[in-house]
Amino acid sequence: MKIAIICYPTHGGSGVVATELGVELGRRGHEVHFISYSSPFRLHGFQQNVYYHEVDVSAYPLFKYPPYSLSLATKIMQITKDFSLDIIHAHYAIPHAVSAYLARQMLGGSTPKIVTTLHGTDITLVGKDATSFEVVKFSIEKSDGVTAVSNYLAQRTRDEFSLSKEIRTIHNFVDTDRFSGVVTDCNVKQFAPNNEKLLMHTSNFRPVKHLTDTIRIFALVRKHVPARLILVGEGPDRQASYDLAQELGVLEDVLYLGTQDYIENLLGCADLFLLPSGEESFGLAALEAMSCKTPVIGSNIGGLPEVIDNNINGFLHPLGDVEGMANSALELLTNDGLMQSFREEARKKAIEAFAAEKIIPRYEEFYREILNI
Ligand code: GMT
Repeated sequence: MKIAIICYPTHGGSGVVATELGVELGRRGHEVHFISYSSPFRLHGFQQNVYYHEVDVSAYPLFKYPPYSLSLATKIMQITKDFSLDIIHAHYAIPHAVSAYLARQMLGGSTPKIVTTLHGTDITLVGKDATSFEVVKFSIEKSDGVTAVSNYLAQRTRDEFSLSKEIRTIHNFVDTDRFSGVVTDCNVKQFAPNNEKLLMHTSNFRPVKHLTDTIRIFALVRKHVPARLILVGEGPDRQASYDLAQELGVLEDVLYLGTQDYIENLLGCADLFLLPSGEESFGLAALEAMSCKTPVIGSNIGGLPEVIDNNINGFLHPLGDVEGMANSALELLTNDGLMQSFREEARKKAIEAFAAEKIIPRYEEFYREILNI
């Protein structure tokens, strides 16, 4: 099949899933065309059957807000014509699914088919907002096929938008060979010179991630065991987390590493991963940690219970229960036998439920159904 993948190129779950999917599809012999405003950050080097087309946005002085959605639609239309695409796969409803629909309208037909994958905040935050509700609903209704990354998100979408349309759950996936927990480039000693326990969190530090809760959990843990916290990412809540770490007297043990392209090398170094988010449609970061044998402690919200089995391969606590999360962290960090069992169970869940080779065929199957082939 000839497939265009429209995604955000920046660090963020939807872009990661879109990129990893495109690369895997290319390996399986499909022709894949990424379309975005810059090259997706996880698209490293040459990949078999994978091409990239950059969207140019005009910066005409009259435009207070350059119309990216229109430039994207124009680019999709052009690539569709030049490469006879079968499928346009839009990741994240806004503006990708809308631009895909506009491109097809401009082409004047019913091909290529449009598949939209809903990732989370496109429904739970952005989509709910009055400024985008109707256009998100429209883009879902006009897509030939819609997938969501968890059962939770599929149901939430149907409820929020009063939709009866099928929304198929296709969970996030992970390359379990790459995310194996085998530490190569990362030197644990560099982060934990005195054998401190290593806790880790990675995200784009938006308010939805409750980064300050991560700091609070860490501060409670550190009262009882020597520990350090590795923070990977950048975003609006970085400063608030920094200030809080300083206020709680733990800043010297919080390591801000910025955004990292090869997170698999770091995850293998960590003892525990913290994800106390307020919203999480799936929690790809948690899955990648689990695949590296790093158990996750998170909030019992959204799609996280589909990923983490409480008290088996991680712990889930009510949103904001910082004390409960810290206690669970301590339980694991002070009991080697329990930790070992959680580590093995985490890896097992990643392999059995979410390995790339199990999930990618579900997308291929969905494309074929939509194309009727
Ligand atoms: O919130 C993020 O960190 C990024 C966001 C995105 O859309 O780029 O991630 C969402 O998509 C991921 C991939 O499908 C999911 O695993 C994340 O749970 C989801 N984030 C939220 O729902 C907050």
